Amino acid sequence: MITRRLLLKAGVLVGAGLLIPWKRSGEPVFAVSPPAGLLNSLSIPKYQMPLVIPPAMPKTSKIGAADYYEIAVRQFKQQILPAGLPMTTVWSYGSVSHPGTFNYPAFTIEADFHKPVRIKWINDLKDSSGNFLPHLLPVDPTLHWANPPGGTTGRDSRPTLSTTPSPYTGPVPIVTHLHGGHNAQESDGYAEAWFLPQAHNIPGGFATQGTWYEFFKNEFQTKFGVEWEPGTATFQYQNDQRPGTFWYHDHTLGMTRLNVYAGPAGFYLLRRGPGDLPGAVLPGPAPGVGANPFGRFYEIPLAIQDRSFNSDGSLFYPDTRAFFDGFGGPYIPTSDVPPIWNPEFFGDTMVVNGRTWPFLEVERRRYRFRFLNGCNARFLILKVVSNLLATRPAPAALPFWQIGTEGGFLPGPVMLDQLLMSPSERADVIVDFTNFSVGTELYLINEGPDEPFGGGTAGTDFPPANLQTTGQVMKFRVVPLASKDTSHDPARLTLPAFKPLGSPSNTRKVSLNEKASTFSGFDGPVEAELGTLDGAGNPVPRDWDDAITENPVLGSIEIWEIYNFTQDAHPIHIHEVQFQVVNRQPFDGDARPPERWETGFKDSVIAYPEEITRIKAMFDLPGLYVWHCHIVEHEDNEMMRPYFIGPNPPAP
Ligand SMILES: [Cu+2]
Repeated sequence: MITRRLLLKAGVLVGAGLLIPWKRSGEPVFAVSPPAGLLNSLSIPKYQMPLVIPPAMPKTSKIGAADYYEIAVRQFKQQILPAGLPMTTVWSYGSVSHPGTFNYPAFTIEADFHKPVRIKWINDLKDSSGNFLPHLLPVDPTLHWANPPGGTTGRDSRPTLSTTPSPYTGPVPIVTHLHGGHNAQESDGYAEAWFLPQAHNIPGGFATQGTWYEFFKNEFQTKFGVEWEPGTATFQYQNDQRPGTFWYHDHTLGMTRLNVYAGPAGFYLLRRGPGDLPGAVLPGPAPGVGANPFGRFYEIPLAIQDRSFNSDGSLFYPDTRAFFDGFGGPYIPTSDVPPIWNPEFFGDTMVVNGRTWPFLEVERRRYRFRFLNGCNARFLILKVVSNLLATRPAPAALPFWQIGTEGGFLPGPVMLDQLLMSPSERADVIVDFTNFSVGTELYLINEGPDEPFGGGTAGTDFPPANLQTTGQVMKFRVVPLASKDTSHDPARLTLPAFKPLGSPSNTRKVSLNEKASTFSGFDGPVEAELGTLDGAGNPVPRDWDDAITENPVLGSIEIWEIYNFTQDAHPIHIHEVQFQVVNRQPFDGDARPPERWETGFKDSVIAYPEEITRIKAMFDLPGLYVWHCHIVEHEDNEMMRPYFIGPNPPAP
């Protein structure tokens, strides 16, 4: 049987002159017909610039027991490509009381166990005259999206259009989600709780806030006595959860892929409490407030993202569906194919902490790296090698000792040759450079595919990423030890006690689905959908606006059986909870236990094609949340569903 995924690949390989978003291994990603203006990623010199280690975000003040921040999203230029190449206009977060803190990726929020963090999030996407700034990237206004031009009756909808529109160029909605946070509903960054900047020139009739903004604004005021000002939303994070590696990023309905690709994202590290280790056990410190971003730090967060650039330094993101599979229309009203949205996007450069292919001088000692796959759609398979161009799969030069995942420490350290990371997953890892001589050069490489991931091994089941570009990530250069390494041997490390969840009171079946075009003669995907199953075990795909079907009892523990009816793996993220992976079972086979590195608490899990992925979670905060695929192109086009914890879910 030729699956649709194979058909898609076949489609892009046979059409002469098609724009090909991915290619066979060993060839440049855009070999056939690169879009006009695209910077050839092969021409970008690698390992030219030192890694930026984002310092801690400075607090604005203290409010009672809470650390208080005022953090805006702004537009600015940054040197992402090596010096000598143009700067790139990006968006990111920074502290409004510390203008030097605006950086992509954002500075790290350092949080303490049981000490609340309150943040006023400000949409400052305005120019110096106070007028709104349009999006840097092509917004497809035909999706079910925030849709500010729809006004209060048409916002958060899929607009009815009679002709194919151009990209939306109006004011940009944002709403920030703390990914991994045990957030109360009003502070979770619900996709329909977005808000526009308070700009002078918002067109008449536009909705300035999402459908749920006012409801959560009132709830926050009731709880904390603070009123949200226009163009802002204040959220409070209680930090009443195990310490872990979280991150904050935009979550606006139907625009997350573009808002996050433009830059706004940062780490949020929760520390201390019984779920953490004493300070001296693990390599550290991490940079504090005001730290030199090129200083000597032994705990370093690494946000890995794929991006593409135009020759003028600007970010490239496709502005037509034709980029994905050559389908150049007809679009509206003749077909059901969105004219601008791409089902996935794979950039042709690798960016770590906001710089393409950086290098890091590492001493002969241990380091703690907190990896984040911050890509839109790309699954990463990371490995440290000494021979950069070795045939993939390449031999690992050193092991990763993984000690944690999204929700904190694993029950025990796990030694791994490679890290498989889907978009949004985190890996807390110790790497030991002690036994390498000064001057040794090592490379972090990526063996994941330049195309959707379906499981398997590089070189056998899929071509590994391009050896010259996306197959390389960053370089380590070994330098002398500057001070004694007092951190503990990861092989003998005792991690904090791990308390698994209790017995479930309910099991529910949910589904992952792809929707094919109904346009005659075209078989490409037009959206991805979550859903349920019927009594016969067949998928029942559901859209964002359908009535809530996932409605756990407050305080209950549930098993979710995630049936993946598509041909690709999807990273499934559930808000509010940190869950355990129970097992995975092929539709026609036996269950297997979670991977060794999946035995802790997680908020995102890879659901493989034609398998049931079982997770167990405790739903202990009431209210309205979402679960979704973290391939953000999918999330933006229906692969997200609201869910509700507790009695009386809202009707659509
Ligand atoms: Cu997906």
